[in-house]
Order: sequence, then C-alpha cells, then structure tokens
Amino acid sequence: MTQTLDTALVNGLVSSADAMALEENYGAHNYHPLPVVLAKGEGVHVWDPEGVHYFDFLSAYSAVNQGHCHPAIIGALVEQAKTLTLTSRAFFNNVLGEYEKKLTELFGYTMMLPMNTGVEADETAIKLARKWGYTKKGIGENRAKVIVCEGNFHGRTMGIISASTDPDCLNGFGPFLPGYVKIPYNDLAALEREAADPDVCGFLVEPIQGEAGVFVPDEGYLKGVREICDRHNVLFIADEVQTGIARTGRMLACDHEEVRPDVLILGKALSGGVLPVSAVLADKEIMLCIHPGEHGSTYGGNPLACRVALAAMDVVRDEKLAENAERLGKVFRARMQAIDHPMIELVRGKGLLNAVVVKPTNGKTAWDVCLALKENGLLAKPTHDDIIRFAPPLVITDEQLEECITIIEKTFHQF
Ligand code: IF1
Repeated sequence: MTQTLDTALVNGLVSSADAMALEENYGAHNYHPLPVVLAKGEGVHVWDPEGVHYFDFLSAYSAVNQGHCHPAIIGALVEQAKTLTLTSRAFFNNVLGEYEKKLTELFGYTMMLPMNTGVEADETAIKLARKWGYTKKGIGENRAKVIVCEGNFHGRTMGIISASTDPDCLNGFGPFLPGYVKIPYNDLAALEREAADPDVCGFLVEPIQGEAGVFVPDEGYLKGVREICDRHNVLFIADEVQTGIARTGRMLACDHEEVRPDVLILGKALSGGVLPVSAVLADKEIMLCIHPGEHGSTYGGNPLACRVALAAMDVVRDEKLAENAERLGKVFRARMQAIDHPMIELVRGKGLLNAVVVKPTNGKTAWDVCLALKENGLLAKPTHDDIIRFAPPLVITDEQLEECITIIEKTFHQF
C-alpha cells in the first residue's frame, strides 16, 4: 500500500527539482545526499514535495527513534515555545532542575551537564575526563591522555576529529589536538596495555561503532572494558549518542552487558529529532571537577530543550520502544539473512540498528541498491561505500516492517 498524501498539503512549497537546485547553488557541498527531497514526516513515513511516500530507514542517523513529529513531543515543544524558550544559564529557569533530576534518575547517575549537539557532549566528556585526571588522579599538567578506538566516530569538531582515524574526517584539517592514544576496536589486550599508562584519564568508546558500519564488538567486550578501567583508575566514557535511547533493544547499548560507564554521552533521540539536545551524565565526584565559569553553552539546558527531552523520554517508556526494537530487530536480521542474493555479504546489528554489507556485483554497489530502494519507496543510505545501514524509527509496527522487508527483498532481486 503506497501512502499518498494530499499533495496540496505540500504543493505550496518548492518542488523536488527546485529544492535540489537551490541546495546545489547556495549550500556548501559538505554532503552527497541521496537524490530525494523530504517535505513532511509522520512516524515511519516521509513524503517528498510531490507527495510521494517513503519509509524512513535512516531516522536521521537514529535521532528520530520516536518517529517523525511525534504528537506528544511536538505538543511539549509548542507549549513551551509559547512560554519561555531560552534564558541562558546566567539565570536559573523553572524547567532545567526537573529535567536534570528525571534524566539522572532514569540513567542512574547523580549529575548531568546539558549541551546541544552530540559532538559538544563528546567535547564536554573529554574536558571532564582531563579535569578529573588532573584534580583526582594526579596526572601532571597537560599530560592527560584519552584512549580512543580506530574507526571511531564522535563528531566533527577539531577536538574530536583529532581522535579520528578516518582520512575523510582528517585530511586538510590539521593541526590536531594532542593527547589521544588510538587502539583497535574490540581489542581488550590493546586497552590493557595502554590503560596501564598513569597519564591516561579516560577511554572513549562507542558500545557499537555506528559510522564504521555497525560493528558489534564481541560478547564480553564492554565487561572487559569496565574491568580494565576499574583496575587502572581510568574513566570508562561511553558515547551512546547513536546507540542510546532504545535503538539497540535496551535503553543503552551498555545495558546488554549490564556495565555502567563512568561518563555517559547522550544526544540525537534524546529530543526525538525535534531539536538538538545532548547531555553528559556522571556521578558528583567526577562532575564537580568542572567549576562555575569553566564550561558552558548559550543554549545548553534551555527550557525548550528540557521540555522536549522530557516528553521524548516519556515516549520511549510509554511506547516500550526498547522492547519493540529488540523484538523487531531479530525479525529484521533473520529475514535479511534469509535473502539468497550474492550481493548480501553479511548482516549485523543489535535491536533496530542494523547494517547489510554489500558485495559490489556487476559494477553495482550499495549506492545503486539505495537508489533502487528509493524508487521502491524506502530510504536508506550507504556508509563507507559498501555498507547499508538500516535504522527505522523504533515506533515501526510488525505490519510496516513486513512491508519494508518485502521492499528490500524485491529490490535486491532486481540486481
Ligand atoms: C554527520 C552516523 C556519522 C555519532 C556518535 C557523536 C556524534 C555522532 C556515535 C556527533 C553523529 C551523525 C553525524 C552526521 C552523520 C551521523 C553519523 F554515525 F550517525 F552515521 F557521521 F558518523 N557520537 N553522527 O554517531 O553528534 O554533533 O552530529 O549531534 O556528521 O555526517 P552530532
């Protein structure tokens, strides 16, 4: 069933062709989008300006876990937008404290620091770990090191790309921030070796590497990280910007191994894709290493963001999104693995964060598959040339997933 939308609803806006031409002409070319223009979103559905319907299987890189324009989140947004949007932290506001209490209780920490984008939360976590290293671990001034993993993605600022091993993230942007030690992902022996260095203050890691192509580490990896960080008094810093908020079938990907990071980084779906909201959570003895005036942000902790995040987290709970992701993720992976096609090399993932590794065949690549998926009404995008990430909003129903699996099966068999 192809959803059609009363095209009058969207026809008043630019056409797809105009929209792409305008972006080509006036916008920096820092992306290479799939040739599709989105004009409206609702749940798992998006439509282009001409009213053509697609299933969204990217969810804005896991920011729209609650589905596009969730009414409860939009309701909170509109209500607060009419009341008070931004105060700056020069003054208190009547929402932030309630939000901080609820979020810290929800994730089991005693303090949080509110920021906006995911990368700002990662930067905050690095600064916090360094501060803790100097004031609590006794590391010599300007000697603090943070261990990171090859293949990581933590954002696009200078301080964070300095941790990257991806040439596309690095080339032409030097010089870089010192103080990172890079080790292979999913390698506890390498972590053991480097964590023994008394100048190491933290280990920043994604519980599942998203951008690298949904790399799920070995069972026990996160438990091993916890144990090694404990033994060497190193902060275990989990970047759950993409894997958190129910995406992998638990509230946090770390929950699959029942490990508790010392510093937790959240973003993206913390706001349900409505506006940028991120957060760093830690216990007081760590968080209080940053003193008044040492870190901040104009919009960090603004009342509008707090209300939106509170509503977005209620939706995760009320609509049991983690349980849905766990159950339907198993269905999805089983059906992908059952597709008998030479281009499907490997299927991997957890919950509704999955990827199909595509073997280029007869000159056709993952990009060609995504173009064909688009023609068949489903939007996904390749990462690193040969990997298609499939990550629908977690509100997807059994019937919608069935329809989407049928589209994917049909599309591969067109090659
Ligand atoms: C792009 C993907 C990339 C993230 C993790 C922090 C951030 C991200 C684990 C920074 C952001 C986004 C950024 C976007 C594409 C997307 C992405 F992995 F999700 F696919 F790039 F790798 N930690 N990921 O995944 O959060 O500052 O963007 O709010 O930059 O192209 P942000």
